[in-house]
Amino acid sequence: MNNQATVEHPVSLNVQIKTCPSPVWTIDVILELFELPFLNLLLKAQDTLRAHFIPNAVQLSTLLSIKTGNCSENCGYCSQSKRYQTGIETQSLLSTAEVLEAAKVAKAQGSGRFCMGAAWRGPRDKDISKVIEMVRAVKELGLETCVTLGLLKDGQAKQLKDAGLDYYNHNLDTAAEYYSDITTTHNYQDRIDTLKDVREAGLKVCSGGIIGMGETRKQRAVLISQLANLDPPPESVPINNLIPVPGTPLASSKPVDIFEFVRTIAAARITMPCSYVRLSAGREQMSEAEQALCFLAGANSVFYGDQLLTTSNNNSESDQLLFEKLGLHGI
Ligand code: SAM
Ligand code: DTB
Ligand code: SF4
Repeated sequence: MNNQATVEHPVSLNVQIKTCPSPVWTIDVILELFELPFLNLLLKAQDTLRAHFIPNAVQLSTLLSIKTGNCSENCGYCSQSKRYQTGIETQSLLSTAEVLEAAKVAKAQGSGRFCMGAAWRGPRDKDISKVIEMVRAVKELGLETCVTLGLLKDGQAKQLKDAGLDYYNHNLDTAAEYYSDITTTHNYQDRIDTLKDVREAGLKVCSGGIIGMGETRKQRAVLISQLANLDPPPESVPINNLIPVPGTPLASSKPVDIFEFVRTIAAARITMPCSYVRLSAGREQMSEAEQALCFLAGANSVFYGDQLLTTSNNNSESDQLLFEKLGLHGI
């Protein structure tokens, strides 16, 4: 995987064009990245991207909430916790037919990956059987598959792998030291343990975090170091900008300065050179120029399609227009 490879197709992102280094990333070194002059940081990040990926190609992932709301957990940012009055419409597990319908639309719109999210602390065994059926059906369409179901119990990751699942999304979300300010119904180690199970089952890992939950810059650097020092680092790294949902404890969080958000994307790109860095939730609230800065800082993936889980996303027409203006192409 780490060998020099030749590029055969100009839009393929799945070809590494340079050996992937994996040094240990200390918090101090990551903080030094954050402290670089903005333009130096962006240049370094874009150089890193171009050493490992085909420029201007953006991986497109479409999300579907397969089970919405009524979650037992108390994650302070989340509209789906049953502890907060957020006014969302709850929905029990969708049928495979409903999921397949949405996946067909995603494929027709040009998405390469279909990500199914469930508002669970973790799935029960009978839930896993139903999700497996969905994964099989979506995979048959020729899409990559990803699920995010919460904490996994022994053997569940392996069952998903055997069904043909490609990616498991499970975010560390913030620095370990700040996690208990955000959630108290499970802990950081629980999340690390699930990531370990996922990796050991041979699944690709999708793990990132949320920026703008009141964390310090140092805590952002700690999150990036935690992700970059996973061995190997996650193949996919979603960087979410907090969507402050009314009714949640974080509803009135102060938005993070856009340049600080872009710096975080750049730090993720530089420290995880061979990973897809996804400009994730919160993109709809950004101007076109702000999104372009994120791409310059090395983001090479987005959520594509009008809906995230319970909140809206940029519509695909406006994304296509933006991609045209910037000379980007979706894969
Ligand atoms: N229940 C599972 C879990 O917690 O892992 C999967 C679903 S959960 C909604 C998936 C991820 O969405 C969270 O880890 C968080 O990073 C992101 N997320 C949820 N609400 C968000 C919000 N309001 N703003 C930004 N990101 C959010
Ligand atoms: C991720 O990092 N972001 C996505 C996905 N993984 C599951 C979810 C974003 C959710 C935004 C809030 C909502 O729509 O409820
Ligand atoms: Fe539940 Fe996941 Fe939301 Fe936490 S982030 S409340 S576990 S759906």
